[in-house]
This record gives sequence, structure tokens and C-alpha cells, in this order.
Amino acid sequence: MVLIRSLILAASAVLPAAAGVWPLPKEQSLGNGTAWINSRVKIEITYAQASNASTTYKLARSSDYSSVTRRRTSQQGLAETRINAAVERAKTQIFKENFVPWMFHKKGEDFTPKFTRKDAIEIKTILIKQTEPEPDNSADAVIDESYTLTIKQDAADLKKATVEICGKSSLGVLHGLTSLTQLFYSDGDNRIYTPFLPVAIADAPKFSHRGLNLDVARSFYSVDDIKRTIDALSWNKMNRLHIHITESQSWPLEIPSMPDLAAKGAYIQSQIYSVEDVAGIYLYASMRGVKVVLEIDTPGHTASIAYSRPELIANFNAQPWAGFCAQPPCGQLMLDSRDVDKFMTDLYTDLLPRLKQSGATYFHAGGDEFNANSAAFDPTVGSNSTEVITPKLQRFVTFIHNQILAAGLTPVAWEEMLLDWNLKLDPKVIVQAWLSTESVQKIVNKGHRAIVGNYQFWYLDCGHGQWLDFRPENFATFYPFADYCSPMKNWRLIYSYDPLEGIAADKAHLVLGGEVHMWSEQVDGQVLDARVWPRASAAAEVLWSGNKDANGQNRTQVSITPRLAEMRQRMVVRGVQASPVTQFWCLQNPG
Ligand code: CP6
Repeated sequence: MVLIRSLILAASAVLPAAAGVWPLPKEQSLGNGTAWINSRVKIEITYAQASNASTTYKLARSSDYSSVTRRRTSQQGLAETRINAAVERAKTQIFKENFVPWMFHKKGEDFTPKFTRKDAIEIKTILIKQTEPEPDNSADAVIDESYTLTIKQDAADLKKATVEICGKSSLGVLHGLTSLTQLFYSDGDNRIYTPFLPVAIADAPKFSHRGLNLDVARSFYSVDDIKRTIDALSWNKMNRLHIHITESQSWPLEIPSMPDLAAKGAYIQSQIYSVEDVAGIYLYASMRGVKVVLEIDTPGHTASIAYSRPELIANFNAQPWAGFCAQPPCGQLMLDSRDVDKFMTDLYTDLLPRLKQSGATYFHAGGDEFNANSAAFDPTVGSNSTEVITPKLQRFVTFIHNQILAAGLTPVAWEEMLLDWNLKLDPKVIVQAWLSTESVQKIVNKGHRAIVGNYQFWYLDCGHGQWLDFRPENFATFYPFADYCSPMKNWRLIYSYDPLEGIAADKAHLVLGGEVHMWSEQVDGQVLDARVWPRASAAAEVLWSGNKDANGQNRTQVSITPRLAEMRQRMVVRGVQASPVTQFWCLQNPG
């Protein structure tokens, strides 16, 4: 009896060698054997639908893609370029950006495996297969992101092992490669191993829309900041970057046909995203399996247009501002003006075809926090009553959504347009909730597709002890959740939010997924990484495999923490300055 008990104690004291894949795969079986890998590993890529589709190369000449034959649709061509680039990144991550998983081991424990040439199992081959031709890039197509990943000893020679990754689309292949990089560690002596042999993973996302909304107008972020954020999104298998690119406070977006918009609306000339910057961001994201959703928020949150076109904006810089807008400076587009109509048409005519060209399928038209008191000072409205405003708002929103649809893009709108103003929206419009869980229920009950992201859980602007500094006196009354800016708004709270809470089973398919939101009143490029990561990683797992275990119970901190801490370590070694998850003593002494 005593013996059995001590055996059980001994067993439970053994920590995992390392934590593995984040977000947790849908199905995975990990062994505890060691397999070594070195940079001479043979990598063989097979693309779907290609004549001489298979290309084999060694690391030494890995940048040479001349052997890849191109005879396929542009989507398939893009898919192959995407896969090739992802293989390159995976090699860098496995062989250069690795780390010793020391945090899971007791002080003084000798835990790294020892390489012996005679006994070592070595991974000699990585097989990468795209099994179906890349589908068309249409807005409403749900692309199959599933993949399988195995690492097995070769039957013919048990000293050799092979990795096989199969994805139906390039996105599946990318996710497989992402997971692969998360299975390897350094022994501290420049040798790379996986402690999980044999590996069998069969994975697919729970939600198709897994995103971050980045407000780049309250604070400007360099293109490098944005690209680094895209890198981290892709490591977390997130696939949407919503860029809230204009705001009341600044207009940092170049519109070539209307140069004064940015020349007069940006904070400074150096803080403007050029046409090339935007195209570059779309391409960079596409190569990493991330779709960009650009937002030009209208008709509210548009005061910065007044710096170049004052005649279009009602109630600009009104005081006392708290009565007329959510944040200063107040000002919103006039609702029933032919000049505003022409402005919107000119803006969209300039911008939307370029986005479409860059592979965009969505465009976010905004629609949050439209202020009725400011509408009373709009000469084309002249009242703050719902009966007067609603038809004019309906006309404006239908007018702009129709142009977005005509450009071949799917409009996204903030929930207020549908739920507060009761507008009729085209059935294709995707509605983004932020105010409550009930909002999501109402959106899907009206038949629209929804993106979730309740501000009480998934807004990242607070959570490090800082408070919004512009309206402390109204804080408790305006935000019913008094803890909005509590330091307790950490990854645990983010993880506890279930996008399907309260949603009827027959409506669940309308919940496309969700976004965490980085509003930038108090954040800029210096602190971006630490505000977003690893909290966005918590949302990434909720959106990829849910926040419940196989029995439908909420996952416990004990099961989440080591995996998230390892993911944080991985982000740090790859150049993203993510915040700590917990103190290291807790990782060494779990439970
Ligand atoms: N900016 C814009 C914001 C917010 C929203 N839209 C916001 C509102 C309330 C809180 C945090 C952020 N700063 N354009 C709401 C969608 Cl608590």
C-alpha cells in the first residue's frame, strides 16, 4: 500500500518534458520518445494539381525554388508560394529560434536528453502535402484549414523517423508547419529534438474567424510593428487582422485621389500608411494565412476628416464633448449630404479596388457609437430623435454597403447599426458584436453572421492596472462593468469567454468567430507586444479548440498555464515581447 502510494506520488511529480502545441489541437496523441533533427533533413513538398508537382530540396539551397513548376490557377500559384515561404520560416524557427524548456523542470533536475550517435532516432525526412487544389478566394467560402501531422519511426529502419504533414489547403499546410515548429526544443548544446515521439495530430479549427482588431489611428504603428503582430497571429493560428485604420483623432491612410485627407488628418507626415504600405501588409499577411479586414469607420468616429474637409463633418470639436461623442474631438459625417455621398464614393472608388486586388474579401464600414445629440447639429438631420435620424442613417448605410458589395467585398458593420438603430442590412453583412453576449444572440436571431468580442472580456486596452484617462468621473456609470480596467483583466478572463454562450444550437453556425481588440488610446508600438500577447493567445485557443475539456468542463489553469507559458517563451525567442504568464516557480511546482 505504502509502495503503491509512493509510486503514484512519484508518477504525479513527473512534469511534462515540455508543453507542445498552442492552441491545443482538436485531437493529439504525443508519445514520450526522443527524436533528433538536424538541418540536413530532407524536405519534400507535394502540391495539389501540379504536373511536376513534387519538389525536393536540401536546406543548403532552400532559397532556390526554380524547380517548382507553375501551371495552375493564380490561387494555386499563391498557395504554393505561401507553402514554400512557410517551410522556410519553419526551418528558421526549428533550427535557430529554439529554446530549452527549463521552466517545467525542478531546480537541479537533469532533464535534457543526451544525444548518442549509436542509439539516437533521427528525423531524416519531412513530407509536406497539399492534398486539394486551392479554392477560390471568395468572401464567403469557408476554406478548409484542417491538417494532420505525424512523426513516426520508419518501419524499415527504427533509427530513422519521418514527419508527414497533410493539409487540404495551403492554410492547413501552414497550420501543420506551425504545429511542427512547436514540437522541437534545444538541448542547450545546439542539438534539436522532440520529446514527443510518436506524434499523431488531427486538427481543425472550431471557428473560421479568429482575429485581432488593431486601432492604428489613436496611435500610429510602424509597418514593422504590424508585420510582427501578423507573425505572432499566425503562430497562434489566428487568421484575421482587422485594422481600424481611421479615427476621430487621426487619418493615417493615404488616399491618392484625396491627398489632403492624410496630409492634414495624420498626426505628422511620417505617420501615414502609403498605398504601398497597405499592399505590403496584405501580401505579408496573406503569406502567413492571415486575411486583413480594413475598417474605415463611418459615419461616427470621423472627426479627422474635418481637418481637410470641414464642410462634410457635423458638430466638429463640440463642447462639452461628453454630451456629443464617446471621445474628443466630436464630429460625424453629415447623413444626408450629396457632398458626403460624393466623398464616400470617391473614397471607395480609390480604395476598394486596390484592396480587392490585394486579395481582400471583407471591408469594415464601421458604424459604432453614432451620436444622436451630434445629429441634432447636423444640418441635414437637425434632430436627435430616433424617428428623424433612423431613415437618414438607413439611407447612408445602405448607400455605402451597396458600394462595398458592388466592389465584390463583404461589408462588416458594428452591432449598433443592426441592434440599436434597427437598420435593415443586406443579408450578406457580417455584424460585429462588442457590447454584450445578448448582442450576439440578437444578431444571429436576425439571421446575420456574427463576430464576437465582448468588451468586458476581449478588449485588451486595459488590464495592466492603467485606467482610461479622459473621463474618470463618468467611468463607473458609462461602463456598467466597473472592473473594465481592472488588472484582473488578464489571460484567464480572456480564456473564460465562450463565443457560443447562450446561442441556440441551430444558430451556432452563424457565429463565425471573434476578435480581441487593441484600442490604442494608451498603447503604442513601444508596448504593443506586451499588451496583446499572450492575452490574444488565450482568445486564439478559445477560437481554435474551445475553452472546455473533453467532458465539457472549463479547462483549469493547471492545464492551460504550462502550455501558454511555453507559447509565451516561443514568442519571446522569435522577437515578440510578450508579457509573462505566471512566475517560474509556479511552472516548476504546478497544481
Ligand atoms: N473606439 C471605437 C473605441 C471603442 C469603440 N469604438 C471603445 C468603446 C468602449 C470601450 C473601449 C473601446 N475606443 N472606434 C467601440 C467599438 Cl470600453
